[in-house]
Amino acid sequence: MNVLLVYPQFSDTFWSFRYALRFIRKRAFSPPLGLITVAAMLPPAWGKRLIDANVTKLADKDLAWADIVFISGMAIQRDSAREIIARCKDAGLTVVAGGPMFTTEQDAFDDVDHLVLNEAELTLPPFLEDLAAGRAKRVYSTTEFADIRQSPMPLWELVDMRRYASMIIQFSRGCPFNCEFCSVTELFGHRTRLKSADQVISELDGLYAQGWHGPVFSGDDNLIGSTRYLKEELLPALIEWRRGKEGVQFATEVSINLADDPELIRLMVDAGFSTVFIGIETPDQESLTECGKKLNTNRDLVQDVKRIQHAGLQVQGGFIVGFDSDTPSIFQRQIDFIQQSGIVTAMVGLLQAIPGTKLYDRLNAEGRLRDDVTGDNADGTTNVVPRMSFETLLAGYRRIMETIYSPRVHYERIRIFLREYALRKNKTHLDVQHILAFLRSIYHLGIKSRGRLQYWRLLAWAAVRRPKAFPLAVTLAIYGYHFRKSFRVTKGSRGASSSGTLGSASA
Ligand code: B12
Ligand code: SF4
Repeated sequence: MNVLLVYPQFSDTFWSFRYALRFIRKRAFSPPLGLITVAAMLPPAWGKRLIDANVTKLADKDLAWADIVFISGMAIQRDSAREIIARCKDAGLTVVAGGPMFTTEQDAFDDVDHLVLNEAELTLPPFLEDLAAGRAKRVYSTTEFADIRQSPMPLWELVDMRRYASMIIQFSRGCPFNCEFCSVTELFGHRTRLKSADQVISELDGLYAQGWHGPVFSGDDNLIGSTRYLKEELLPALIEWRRGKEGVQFATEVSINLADDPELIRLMVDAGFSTVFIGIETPDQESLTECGKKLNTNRDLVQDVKRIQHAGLQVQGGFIVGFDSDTPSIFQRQIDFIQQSGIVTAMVGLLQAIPGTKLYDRLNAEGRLRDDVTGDNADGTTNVVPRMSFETLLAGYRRIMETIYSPRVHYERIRIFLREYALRKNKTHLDVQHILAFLRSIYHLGIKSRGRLQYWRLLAWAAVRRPKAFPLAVTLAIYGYHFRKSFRVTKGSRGASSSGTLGSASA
């Protein structure tokens, strides 16, 4: 049996990093961890090939080779997934689908032969057994959560690592909190499930042996759900493992209460964490209460972020506008907050209601849902009928994006961040690709861009005031270039459909 594992294409989004990746000649941020984990659960005798449509084309000869296709994906990959499924069906292949999009939207894919939903650790074995016995059902799902200490080591050998900017592993799944808009707890539960330290180390050894010595993103929902385990097991093990391998740096997602635990931050920095993504959402107390993000209320969020930066971690932040409690003053307040906090990479989105969340159920009951959710919460669309007029919301949203990523404001924010940030002595080895990326930045940002003068000012400032952080300043400036470009593309392609639905939104 030959199985083709296919990962559909992402559209041009904030998180695709498409325009930034071109500077380092990479095709995608990271490989599809779900599919290579599923691959490791398949019978060893099966032939296996991975096609990540973000880095390589799905060719007819791949389809001709395959007996069966396994497809994964997030909602943002919906269009590409539909095309791929249609091609596979035309080629007469059996299609098996799983992963977050199929789990939350199972009714939307009639032509898929088998939906193996939720976590494959639980649903794949019964499917494989039934398939072998010739009695495979259409849907396999569960309400249980898997013990991820039993998850197999991903099949790294299926991945062409040269195409990616980062590798990806996963230390944990689940989050103890209960934010109304978030689909994480529906998909992965409230209890933080953790891999054992030994298991993580073997996965890292596997990656390292495969030749990867660079950045590693850990796809956790909230890594700090269990601080005792982190402090006593995982982080000491990572510190030990990383000796002599300083090129490997980690990034992950955490909640803001990390700021309350200096010892935890210190251990994370010692273990090689360089960046954390935090859901800040909004500086408005009422909106935070409304969405159930209690842990962010009654704190000085700017100071929290600065404490984490000061201890040596870069903070990326998620922000949302369009809560029921938001008034038109929220747009300027978000801009001010983002600027003061020095969060250089700020993902700002309109509130969207994802099927399966508490928000979706509430708005559905209130008759305030329209259209389908695009799956990209930073594309200026929403399926929510907001309390303020949709025109006001969209105009305010665009003002935030155009302000915070304008070269002047963005480069100033890089300076604000670098003044606070305690740069660790990580061995970031600068290779030819990095030097070429710098030269490309000179061309695109220092010559062609309308913010060229500000770019030169940033470079001069970094060279004199923060020379060790110079490469980071260039990297962050390149990210800003991507965010400007992808926002412009998004505005062009989706802006029309947003305004097309303005009437119903305002109704
Ligand atoms: C890492 C990650 C990313 C990376 C992407 C890496 C990559 N190359 O795919 C980055 C940071 C780029 C990213 C971005 C986004 N992400 Co993201 N991301 C994650 C995260 C944290 C981990 C994914 C992962 O690797 N998990 C580990 C693997 C092992 O798990 P898995 O993929 O789910 O696979 C398991 C099962 O789903 C199943 N399975 C998966 N595929 C298949 C296929 C078959 C055939 C079978 C049988 C089973 C199966 O078995 C696997 C083993 O249990 C998840 C949350 C999570 N805990 O999973 C969110 C998540 C996938 N992201 C999500 C979203 C919404 C986004 C964004 C749109 C923005 C945002 N708000 O976060 C962007 C869009 C991306 C883009 N390019 O535009 C949602 C998707 C929801 C949905 N219904 O589609 C998730 C689930 C988080 C959430 N909010 O609930 N993300
Ligand atoms: S803290 Fe983050 S991951 Fe946890 S429920 Fe809230 S938004 Fe979701």
